[in-house]
Amino acid sequence: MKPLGFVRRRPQEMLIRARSFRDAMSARRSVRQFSPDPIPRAVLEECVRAAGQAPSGANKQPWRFVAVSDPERKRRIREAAEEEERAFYGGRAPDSWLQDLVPFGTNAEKPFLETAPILMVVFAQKHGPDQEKHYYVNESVGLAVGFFLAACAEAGLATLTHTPSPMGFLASVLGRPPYERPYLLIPVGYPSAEAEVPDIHKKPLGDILEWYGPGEAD
Ligand code: IYR
Repeated sequence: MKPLGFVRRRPQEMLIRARSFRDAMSARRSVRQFSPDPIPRAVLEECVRAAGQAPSGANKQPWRFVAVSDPERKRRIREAAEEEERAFYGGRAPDSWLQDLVPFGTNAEKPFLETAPILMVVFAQKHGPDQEKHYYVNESVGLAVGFFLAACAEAGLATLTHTPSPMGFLASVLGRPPYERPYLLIPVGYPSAEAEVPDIHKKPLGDILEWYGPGEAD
């Protein structure tokens, strides 16, 4: 063990920082139209480092971030993803699900899988390469992805959390080991000049926070 080294801030400063982070997260939007412009590799690496700081079960860090910039691999990913999506939109998804997607204007076409300069494919490791036990894998990888999305937004990079389903083809296209399961595909880049987003709204605090017991005074 070693000393924590925690910085305790004044409530006023805490509030300013909390609001500033909230503002940054409010400005973040899932982007589906990307510019082909390349992104600085050093920035992306810092964002993955940030992801790697997430807490995980027994600190096993059961994630792997695979950055795909190779046009041929991106093309194969798009091809396989669109095949799955055509089945999804063409009947596999129940009508109620397709109705829920109408406001987002999504369909089986996924040009962003080739346009975005980077496809960050996140894998969850069921166990380590030497059968080392991993714990709370889904929770841990979800936390790392959250850190990654926040870091990208803060750095000025656009992202999309994309889940072609099923995603098994990602493991084969990228030749990943059997203990890794595709978790999420995240195109990363800049929005195209024409990028549009649906006019959606987030639930107000009263709908997402319940308080049991007295709040602390400031
Ligand atoms: N994977 C499909 C469908 C889709 C599902 C949900 I839930 C979304 O929030 C968005 C899309 C697609 O990417 O089109």
